[in-house]
Amino acid sequence: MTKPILWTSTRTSGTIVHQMAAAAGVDLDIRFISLRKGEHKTPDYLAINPKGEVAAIQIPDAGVTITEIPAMALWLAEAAPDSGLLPRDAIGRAKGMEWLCWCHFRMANTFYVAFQADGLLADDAAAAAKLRSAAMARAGDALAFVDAALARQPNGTLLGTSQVTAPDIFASALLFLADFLKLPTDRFTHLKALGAKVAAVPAIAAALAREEEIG
Ligand SMILES: N[C@@H](CCC(=O)N[C@@H](CS)C(=O)NCC(=O)O)C(=O)O
Repeated sequence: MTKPILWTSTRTSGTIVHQMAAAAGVDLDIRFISLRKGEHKTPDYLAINPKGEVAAIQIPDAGVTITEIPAMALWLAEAAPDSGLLPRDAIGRAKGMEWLCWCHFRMANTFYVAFQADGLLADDAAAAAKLRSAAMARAGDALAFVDAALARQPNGTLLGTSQVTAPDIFASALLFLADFLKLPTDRFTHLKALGAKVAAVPAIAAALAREEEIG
């Protein structure tokens, strides 16, 4: 059997998948590529992932590559069914997927818009500033929504589990993106506590430390 390969890049959305893989304990060949050097646009990489993005999980034995964070999370959970990355029961798993899809959609239509406003409206600085500010406000609303959901759950996790699950990892990454955008996050106390809980999982801490090392 050839080990499945996680293609990723440090400090990108690939970090979310890297953390999920670590939390699940799935044995992957992890390969970091450099977006700065354009390694995601080489013919060899495009043959693996025609989207030219990270992350991607290549499964050589099946001749397939899985992309998109919720789909990769689901595959990881199936590959390590006892890991608790997602609940095993149908309702728990569906609720987990619901949160993953929600985080994924918010990341794209809110956080990424804030990051990309200047590029999207490169010829109109005032419009770009307006777009960025609107996206930042929506990002704040999204974090408030997660924070309120956490306040209602036992154990301070999105699914109420004692163990951190894939949605918790994704939600914590949104908090990290907010910090990167310099969006004030102090009021999201439940989400901050979740972020600390996620970062304290030894396998996740090790994955993050490895990314720091690589830079
Ligand atoms: N929808 C994708 C998003 C992937 C994505 O946006 N990846 C970024 C890194 S954060 C990327 O590879 N960007 C390179 C590019 O678009 O040129 C997912 O869920 O994985």
